Amino acid sequence: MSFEIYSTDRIELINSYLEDSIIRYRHSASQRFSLLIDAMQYSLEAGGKRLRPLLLLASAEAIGLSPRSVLPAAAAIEYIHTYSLIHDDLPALDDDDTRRGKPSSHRKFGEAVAILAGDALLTEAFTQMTRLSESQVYQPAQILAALEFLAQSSGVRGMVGGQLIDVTLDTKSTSLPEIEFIHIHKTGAMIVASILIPTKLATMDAVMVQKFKRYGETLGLAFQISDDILDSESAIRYSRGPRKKPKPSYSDVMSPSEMKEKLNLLIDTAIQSVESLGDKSKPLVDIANFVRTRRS
Ligand code: GRG
Repeated sequence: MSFEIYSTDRIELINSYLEDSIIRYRHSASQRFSLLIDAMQYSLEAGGKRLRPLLLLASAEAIGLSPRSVLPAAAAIEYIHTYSLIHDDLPALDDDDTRRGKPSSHRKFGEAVAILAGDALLTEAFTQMTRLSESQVYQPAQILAALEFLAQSSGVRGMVGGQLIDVTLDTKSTSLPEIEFIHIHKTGAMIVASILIPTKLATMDAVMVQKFKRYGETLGLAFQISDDILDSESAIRYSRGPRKKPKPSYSDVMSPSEMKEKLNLLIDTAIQSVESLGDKSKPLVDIANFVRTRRS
């Protein structure tokens, strides 16, 4: 199956699950909460690439799990990603008026509702994780391990911790290890989580889990370098928020050709980590190649 057919099909599955999840809230919550659900839906359906849920499905399929059975975890990852973007755009952080070419959540709904929409998405991500039990495929202990890993990757030891270092960094001390530390936590941890959550739901050989981890870690850094390459080409690196300084970027410490060389090396390593799986790893290989060449 070509990557285009694979990704179109799986993204349709993900989108339809996400749309249904919103319909469920509309049916089960009081009408008085509609504004909150509107704001959650606005950002969830604003046209993201769905990279993380797609990676989660591809990882699940590479280890023999059905894509439908892991959709609640894929939705949880996208909920957390979406909350992080809503909060990152707020005046207290990046103060961005737009996201994906549309008004950012706080520009559309006001700051208070945007903060609450982010809070609700984060909290409801864990409700989504509990829905992994609905397929009756996974044991409670496996679901708990997946849930704990998601919390760990998005919290103090992962994305939020990375964001703290990002917003408090003194630009004078920017160095490659410091930039990588930020990116491993802020961006990389959620990409590693997308790859490793399925391994928590399966009985897997430890050596194979290490290979998946390596794929996630190298792809996470590669994704950030590709983001920094795109940003440096479009020259929109300044945060308007209180930080009032450029965001830490690989372009602070590397030339464009060094960044491209590092991107290729990381993608090659990611691909090598999973190629022993043969055909089953094709979607993971294709996603890595997409990150290598992406333009948005
Ligand atoms: C506010 C707690 C908190 C965390 C924010 C991830 C993050 C931490 C902020 C996002 C800032 C940013 C632009 C980081 C660069 C890499 C990145 C995560 C880009 C956005 O991800 P994509 O390209 O987004 O997958 P789409 O729009 O496709 O969903």
